[in-house]
Amino acid sequence: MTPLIGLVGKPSAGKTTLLNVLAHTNAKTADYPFTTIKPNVGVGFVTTQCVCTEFGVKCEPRTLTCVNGIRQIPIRLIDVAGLVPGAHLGKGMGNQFLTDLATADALIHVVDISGSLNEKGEAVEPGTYDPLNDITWLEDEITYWFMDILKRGWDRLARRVQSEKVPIVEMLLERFSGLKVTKVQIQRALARFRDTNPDIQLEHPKTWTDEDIFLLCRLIREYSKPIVIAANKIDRPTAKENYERLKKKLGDEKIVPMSALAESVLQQFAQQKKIDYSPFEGKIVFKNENKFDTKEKKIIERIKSEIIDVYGSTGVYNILPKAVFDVLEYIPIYPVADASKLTDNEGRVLPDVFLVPKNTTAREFAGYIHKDLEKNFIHAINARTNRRIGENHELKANDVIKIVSAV
Ligand SMILES: Nc1nc2c(ncn2[C@@H]2O[C@H](COP(=O)(O)OP(=O)(O)OP(=O)(O)O)[C@@H](O)[C@H]2O)c(=O)[nH]1
Ligand SMILES: [Mg+2]
Repeated sequence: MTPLIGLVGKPSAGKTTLLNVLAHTNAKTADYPFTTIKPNVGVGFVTTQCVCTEFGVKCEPRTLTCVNGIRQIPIRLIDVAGLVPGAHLGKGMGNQFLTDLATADALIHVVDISGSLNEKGEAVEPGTYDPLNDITWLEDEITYWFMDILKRGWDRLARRVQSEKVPIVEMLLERFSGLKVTKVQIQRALARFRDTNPDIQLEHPKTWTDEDIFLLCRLIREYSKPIVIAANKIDRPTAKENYERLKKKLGDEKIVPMSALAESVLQQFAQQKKIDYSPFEGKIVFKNENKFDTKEKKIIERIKSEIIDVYGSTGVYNILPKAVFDVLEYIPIYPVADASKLTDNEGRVLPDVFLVPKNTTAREFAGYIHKDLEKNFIHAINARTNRRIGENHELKANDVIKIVSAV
């Protein structure tokens, strides 16, 4: 139950640089398009106030750490090849590689907010390309990926709905089963599809135009793979104006300003013990002034005055919380095997935190731990109150839950 987040964007936008700083990986980055061909993966994290403080226990996380009650929760990341307009027609690397994102819960669209690359990721006069374009065509390309999947065997699918009376929801659910699309997401998409398109004959897909199918795919994509914009390369002179304009247009909740490169530089200096760097407080302390040449010192001073003092940090650590907590609206739940000791079967205290969608029921949560627990679910116990809870009870953020099952 570790969320998976995909990094997408045109070539050279900075996807791999972002992965490297978030997951401490060392994948190749370079200033020419299509540096990445095979996907790179890594594990980043979001933090939460751990319940260990409230319960007065010392937790023993199975993965990552909990320091002073601030607990890190792992997030899987996948960085793929760059997309270009017309990818669904085979341009660039095409869109087949998007299959690697099939099980992603959300996407981060890494944009060159400085407008220094055209839509193919080739360098242009800084500030001359409008990054807003990228948002439109890239989202369309992702939609085309959904559409390609839906249109495979379309006649047969449409016939099943019309002649065999297979409900449209079921047909779509089956078709998109590989893309981690839920029934609720399809129902929501269909409701909006009908609202925008009142004359559509839902039970007669053969009458739908390609435009209708595209719209439906766009809606399913919006619900099942929500996108957050990483406004990268904020360090460049032409970036700020674009960022302010896009923020106004898209809303603050959808876009995060950042410089993956600045973060990467600071991490390197910290590793060389030249600076003490506290990324969350945006604090840089020079450790040994003699170790620096003037050029290095200038770089750090620029990062400090032009990025950290303006935006509070390099921004990279704001993107995963935005995706996980604001957009996906996931809540942390702690599974335990012993509700009074708060341990697993091996006596580890609060070993795991799961991030699950809000409104997850006790039984659904059991399924996230193990499918057998869901199947043989009897009841759950809320460790905070020691009360039994039934299968349909919706869990709340920070619940500590024991599942009681028949096996
Ligand atoms: N100025 C600046 N340059 C950056 C930033 N992030 C990445 N870059 C540079 O942009 C270039 C491309 O970065 P990559 O991380 O390889 O980009 P990518 O999106 O993975 O590119 P492909 O793998 O080709 O699709 C490299 O030269 C990076 O150093 C940033 O925040 N600011
Ligand atoms: Mg790359």
